[in-house]
Amino acid sequence: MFSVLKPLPTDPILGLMAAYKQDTNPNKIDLGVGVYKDELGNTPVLKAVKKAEAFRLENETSKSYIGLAGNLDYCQKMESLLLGEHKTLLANRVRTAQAPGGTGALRVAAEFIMRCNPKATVWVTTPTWANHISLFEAAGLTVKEYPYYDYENKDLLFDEMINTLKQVPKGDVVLLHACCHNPSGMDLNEAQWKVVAELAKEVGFTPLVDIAYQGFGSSLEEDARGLRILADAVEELIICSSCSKNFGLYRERIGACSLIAKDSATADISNSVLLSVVRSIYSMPPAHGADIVNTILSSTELTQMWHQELDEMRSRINGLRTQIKETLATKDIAQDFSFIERQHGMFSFLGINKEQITRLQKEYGIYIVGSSRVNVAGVSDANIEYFANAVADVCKS
Ligand code: PLP
Ligand code: TYF
Repeated sequence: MFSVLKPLPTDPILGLMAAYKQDTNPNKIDLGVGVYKDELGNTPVLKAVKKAEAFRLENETSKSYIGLAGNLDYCQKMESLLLGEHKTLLANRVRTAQAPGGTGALRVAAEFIMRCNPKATVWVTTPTWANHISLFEAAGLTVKEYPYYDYENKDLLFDEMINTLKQVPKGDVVLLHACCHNPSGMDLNEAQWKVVAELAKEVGFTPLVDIAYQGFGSSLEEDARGLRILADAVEELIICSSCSKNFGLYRERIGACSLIAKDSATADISNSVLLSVVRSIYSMPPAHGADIVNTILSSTELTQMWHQELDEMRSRINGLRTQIKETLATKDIAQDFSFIERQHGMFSFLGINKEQITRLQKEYGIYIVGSSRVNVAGVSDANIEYFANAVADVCKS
């Protein structure tokens, strides 16, 4: 049976991670995979997480199954983190299932959409996280793209985006990145979110918000603003969240899929379908990550500690954006890199070509994604000059 199979390429971003590990260049820099790094290039376990894990080790009383929705306290805490004290929560319109990472949440959402409308098209930004496309297609859905990033002006193609979304058939799904757009770093502002929210209501598409970087852009609250603006306006919304980045829990695989329905009764019915989807894929989610997040969010002390650590990560990223812009400006390069400072989260496109990207890797050991996406968190005081000189060198014609 297996002999019919043809080999498939690995995920290019994860492949880059492996290539970096094998590179013996002592100056090598990993600006590939979207993992936060500190000044020393490490991705340490957060102190709040360590404390919560110690607590769990002492206090866990059973390894028996948890339910299909996972840890219900965790689910409720996630709803508050995402929506604050939103009217949809007060009206009991929200249901959440814990999921194995943001990716697991997206796959659950995809299967849920299939149960609602197998003919639905999922509309994604051009460009988007490559996994979005393969994940929805793997679930049997059609994926189409809408204009988003303006490569030329390093801005949003907002008018083009709206013009396309106006033509989306009722019953389709439009995926929006809540903040820290992956891969461009270009986010909608408040006024633009309001336009999209009104359009969703008018046109009748269902927004699906992917929020994988809450707290990495401006603040926990600000980064959820667009999501809440949508929730103010529409009857139905799907939210796929991830605790990989903001809690640094990448390998624990913890996220959530939340549904907002038009009323509480519809929310119950939707939830029964959501849980049926979960059962058909992995039955129940793993317990560890949810317990850590719930323990942190249940304790004032640990929440404070987490906020501080999250603030530190965000400040470092934003500081680096300014530093990268300023350091590149001191080099003899024709291109203007000031856009890096205006973008949010870990990613920006440098806007250099394939040949220049290959030279960065081969000649300097600087690993960036083939689209020219860089993870700014991989830059540090120790390597910023080396990085800027390398970019200047490959940009020389
Ligand atoms: N959505 C976006 C936009 C992402 O960048 C990522 C990547 O990390 C995810 C979802 C999935 O995150 P997780 O590692 O929690 O599956
Ligand atoms: O875009 C990134 O780098 C992150 C991490 O298959 C990631 O979202 C990349 C690829 C992948 C899973 C996670």
